[in-house]
Amino acid sequence: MPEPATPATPVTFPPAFLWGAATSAYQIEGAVREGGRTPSIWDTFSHTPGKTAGGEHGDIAVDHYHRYRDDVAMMADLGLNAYRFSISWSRVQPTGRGPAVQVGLDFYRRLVDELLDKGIKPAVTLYHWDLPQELEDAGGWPERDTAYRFAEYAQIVGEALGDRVEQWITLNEPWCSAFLGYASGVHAPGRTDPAASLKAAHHLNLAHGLATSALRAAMPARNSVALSLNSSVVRPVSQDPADLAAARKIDDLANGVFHGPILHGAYPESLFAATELITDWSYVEDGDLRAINQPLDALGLNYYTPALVSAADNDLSGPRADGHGSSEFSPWPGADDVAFHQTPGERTEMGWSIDPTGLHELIMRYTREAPGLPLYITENGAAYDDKPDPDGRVHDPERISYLHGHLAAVRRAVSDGADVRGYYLWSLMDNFEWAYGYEKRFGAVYVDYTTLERTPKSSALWYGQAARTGTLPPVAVAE
Ligand code: IFM
Repeated sequence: MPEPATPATPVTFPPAFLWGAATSAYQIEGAVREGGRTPSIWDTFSHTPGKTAGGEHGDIAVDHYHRYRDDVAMMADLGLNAYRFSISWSRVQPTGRGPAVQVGLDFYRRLVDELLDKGIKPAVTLYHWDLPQELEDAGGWPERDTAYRFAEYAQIVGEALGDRVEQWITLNEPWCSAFLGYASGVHAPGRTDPAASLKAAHHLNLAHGLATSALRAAMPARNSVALSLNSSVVRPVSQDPADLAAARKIDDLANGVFHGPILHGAYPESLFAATELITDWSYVEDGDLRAINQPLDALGLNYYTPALVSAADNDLSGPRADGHGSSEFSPWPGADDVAFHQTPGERTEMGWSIDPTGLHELIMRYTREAPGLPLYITENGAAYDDKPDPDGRVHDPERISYLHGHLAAVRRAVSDGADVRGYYLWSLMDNFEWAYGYEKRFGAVYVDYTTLERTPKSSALWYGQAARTGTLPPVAVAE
């Protein structure tokens, strides 16, 4: 059931609520050869023929590296009070090890100072998928040493920015790094090895735990450390025990594999059973689970669409619809007996169905799963085929409706007792959408890819009004 688009009573948020937008380094920065930066796995992958739509890459992206001042001013003009961005590891520690490059750190210091100067609260993500290529050459995430390298990098960035950034996120969507990167291969580094993907998942968990400890040692105690999970809302097509088991399996592979060790200090036993033909998990060493299970200050949830699954025998013969790009290799190791189905409802340009009830369900799940842990929606948004009108303005009523529905779902969860402290729209501006290149526009701000000119879409004006007033404007406003 969609959330009502025009509720009779105004939807108002608590005064301290953060109204932010999110981006990531490789998707917006460009300047890939400046300041001593070396290639990350996404530079290599996107320059490999056939890996991204139209062979597109982030060499220039939307040139945020050179335009960051204007971009911050634009956020301030819109009325946002928070901004989540990621640090390019290759810019700070080009080989993934050893001393930091000051030029790289200075870029992020200037960005943070600019944000603070404009009253915008920065939230730093340390890793949004762009592993330094040298670390991948040394084995990548399936290699245990990568977790130690990540902790060292976390310490460097924590020491450099911990005095001015309060909100920290270790990893963004480790599911994508592990399973799209090492199992289905639709993301960098493009490997298709199910056993390696599960090893990568464990080492990402370890990296998160070690980095959390490193950040705490390097920064003032007031700072908050979290991670952002793209936890799936997994729904079975029926209550048939086989479909329920299929949903349980995908829930383990999407969610339990991360929140099990991170929040509860253990992998689900059912995950071991589901993957026993692929891996024996012997790389989980004594002490790892303790290292991973660090107390957190908050949890970031990224949500776009729910998943609908059945046992393969119950396949409703719909097209494969797990929403994560096409590959002959599955991103779900050990789940060949599960079928994914198209979820009902209208779709965005990604083909993802629009269902704000999933966001409410997700928030309430983590409210139960991690009682007392503040939550942030660290990504939510939609891609549409936006185009400027002859007068140069960009009208995107579908995105306004999407945002309205999802923000209303967040507010409903708050009324139901959830401690949600902020929302970061994905994304501030159109950018490099990974394997889809520049074809999918998630931005609230339109970017002309020829001139790189930025034009706030009507959704940006609508969202800015919500941010300034703390109340959702009606969906028809801000044209
Ligand atoms: O663009 C991505 C982002 O980098 C991570 N979360 C999902 C977004 C939309 O696909």
